[in-house]
Formats: sequence, C-alpha cells, structure tokens
Amino acid sequence: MCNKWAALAVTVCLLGYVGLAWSDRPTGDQPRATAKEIKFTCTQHGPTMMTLTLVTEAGGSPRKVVITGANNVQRWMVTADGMDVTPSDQTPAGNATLKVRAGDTLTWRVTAAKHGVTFADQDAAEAALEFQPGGKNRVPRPESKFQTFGPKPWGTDAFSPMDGQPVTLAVAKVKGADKEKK
Ligand SMILES: [Cu+2]
Repeated sequence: MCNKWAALAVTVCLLGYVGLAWSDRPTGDQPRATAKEIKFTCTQHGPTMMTLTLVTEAGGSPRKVVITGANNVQRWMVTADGMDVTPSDQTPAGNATLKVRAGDTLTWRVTAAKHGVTFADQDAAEAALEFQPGGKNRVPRPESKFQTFGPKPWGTDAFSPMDGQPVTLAVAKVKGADKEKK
C-alpha cells in the first residue's frame, strides 16, 4: 500500500515538472519581447475599419513606408519603398498587422475622402515612434467610439485633400529599440 502511494506521489511530481518545463519553453517565432506594438485607426472611419497594428522588428535596411487614406474607407493603402504591402483585412476582427523595421520612415497621408490617424495609446506610440515635423496636431481623442479602442487614444482630426493636394497627417521614424538598449 505504501509503495502505491509513493509511486503516485512520484508520478504527480514528474507530471508537474514536465508541465513547468513545457510552459517555460521558448516560444519559437513569436515576436521578441522587445518588439513594440502600436495600434492605430482612422479618426473618421475607425475603429471598426482602417485599423492596423504596427509590429516593429529590428534588422533590414530602413524603408519609406507610406500609409494613405484614399477612396476606400475600409483600409489604409500601404506602400514600402513604392511596393504595395496593403494588409487586406483592416477591421478589428482581422487583427491586421503591418511589419515595420527600425529606421523606417512612416508617413500617414490623405489623398481622397476624409481621414485622420488616431493611435490607441499615446505612450506606446511615442515610445516606439519618433514623430517628425510636418504632420497635423495630435491631441487626446475624447470621442466615445475610441473609449474602448485603447488606454490613451491620441491623434489628428480628419482632413480632406486641399485643392487636390495630399494632406500629410503624421510623419514618424521607427525607433531602433535594440540598438538604443545599453
Ligand atoms: Cu478614414
């Protein structure tokens, strides 16, 4: 009888140990812990449409990424060095992500209709992005539709092109998270 209980106790211990080891295992190709996620949407059409999450990754040469609000009010049109990299499903349920690199310059602009850019969390955005001159004012967004979008909604008003000329909403450089760590 004693032996049975001892064997059971050993088995339980072993199972517990295996379980711990399993939960501690490296998470393979998950983004590194240093990667910052920056969620943004359109001040006019979000957050049910035109919502994207930037995932910053170190490595690769910096590119010019242009994020354009145009006639399609469901999605931002995105190019990287002129190549179309538009994420297809930009409704919140799609959890669309856009991979950007440290050193990339991101430009949000409007070429048609009326759009603005609103970040879900001002602190996260400013931590990961170095905003450059040339955009529109970013202010806290008190609209009720943004109250559940993020902890600190922050962004521009919505704008239409002026005399057919694109309007620049914001320009930001992706910080090099890994390089800046000392
Ligand atoms: Cu829009």
